[in-house]
Amino acid sequence: MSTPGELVREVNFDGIPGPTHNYAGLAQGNLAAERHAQRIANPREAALQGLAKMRSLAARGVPQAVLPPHERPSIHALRALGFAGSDARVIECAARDAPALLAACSSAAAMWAANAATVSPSIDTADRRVHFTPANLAAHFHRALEAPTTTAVLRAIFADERRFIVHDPLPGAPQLGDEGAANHTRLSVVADAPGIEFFVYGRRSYGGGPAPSKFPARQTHEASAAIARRHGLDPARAVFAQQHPAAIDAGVFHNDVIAVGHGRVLLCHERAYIDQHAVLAELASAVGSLFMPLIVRESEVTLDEAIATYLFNSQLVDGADGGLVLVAPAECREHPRVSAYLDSLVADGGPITEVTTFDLRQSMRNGGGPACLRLRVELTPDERAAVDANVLLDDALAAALDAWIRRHYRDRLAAEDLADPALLDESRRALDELSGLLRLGNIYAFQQSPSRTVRSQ
Ligand code: SUG
Repeated sequence: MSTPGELVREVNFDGIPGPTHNYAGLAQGNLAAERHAQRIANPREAALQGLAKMRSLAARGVPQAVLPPHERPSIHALRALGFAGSDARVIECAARDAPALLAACSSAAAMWAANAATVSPSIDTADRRVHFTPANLAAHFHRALEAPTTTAVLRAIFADERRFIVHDPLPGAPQLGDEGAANHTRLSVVADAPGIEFFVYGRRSYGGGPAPSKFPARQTHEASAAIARRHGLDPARAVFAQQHPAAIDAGVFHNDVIAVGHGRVLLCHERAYIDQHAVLAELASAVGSLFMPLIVRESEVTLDEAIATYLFNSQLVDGADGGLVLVAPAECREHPRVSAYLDSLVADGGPITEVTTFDLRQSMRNGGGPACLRLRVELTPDERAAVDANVLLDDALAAALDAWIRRHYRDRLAAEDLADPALLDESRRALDELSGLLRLGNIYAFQQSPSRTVRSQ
């Protein structure tokens, strides 16, 4: 239990892109992923780009931590689909008979940690523990595979049950589709007082109502409401809004493609929500008079431009000068109108005093920008100290991860490479070493079987 008065501080847990990072075109309604399907990926570059962002933010004093990749290809999932024999035979048969399923079971999508879970800090919850609900990611098979490992990883990191509770994911049914923190934003004016938790959903599963017609609405109202209940939030401090169906149909598959919030600031596009005026009014009354919405007009940046550059998939972090830093994708500076908007945002004298960009192209091509790569966990100093795993990034861990990536990752992965059983061995060797480095214990299925199948080099 946290003691009143201890300041919560946001720690960014970034997902490390895994050794099987590839472009399989698996995500419906995610325009970047659809566009880059079957391109050749560079897993090593993906992991190094993510690490460079983490190092840079840590050097600014922004608390930074890591989440490990999942075991891929998932032999467990392939066996459940009826492929049998040795692990190599399972991969060979899947590659021959069902290459799309092999690609789904090989996806490194767990790197997008904003979809790992929804997190409520202890100051917001009835039992004063930090609550985590791992996302069921029910909208896509390749992502639904993540839920059990995410749950195990979070339970390994946040093991102290007096301070943390990692719930089971919600049942993995379409009616309860949940995509985690990508659709959840916590706003607060004072660090040591309860905040406002803002839940954004794409559709209601029961009772009808507006819904997109072209692309799936992945987050359901029912899931968001269940999370607010199980986390023990004060109903007066939970605000719900529905994404505009036209935005989803234009490619906004998560709220974090159209909005980012931090502290008292919410930066969003004017076409983000149904009945946006009412949503902003409700937030203003819940957060208080210091709430500061920054609304980007269609005349400044169109919805399509925002989706193409991932402007809103930026992080907002505390800067050294007391202002906020917008951590944006490099693509934003390559687009004249979006770049001009960023200049005006800083020149305005508002809360955002700096814009910094990162080249995250390997992830971006699959629809994952800076904000997708991180899960925000707000912790008191005492809660941070209760994390025994070696996941908080310091110079030593960053250097070890850098060397680990260079030692284990390929620099080229094409669709046909997923059929290579050596990729499984390489990936397991890498993850076995990583789980030791991060002091996570035997979190992976391959580490738990009596005949461990990690072959040393
Ligand atoms: O679920 N892409 C992911 C990107 C997730 C981005 N996350 C946030 N916006 N928070 C998705 O659409 C593509 C994988 C492929 O096609 O190979 C993919 O799953």
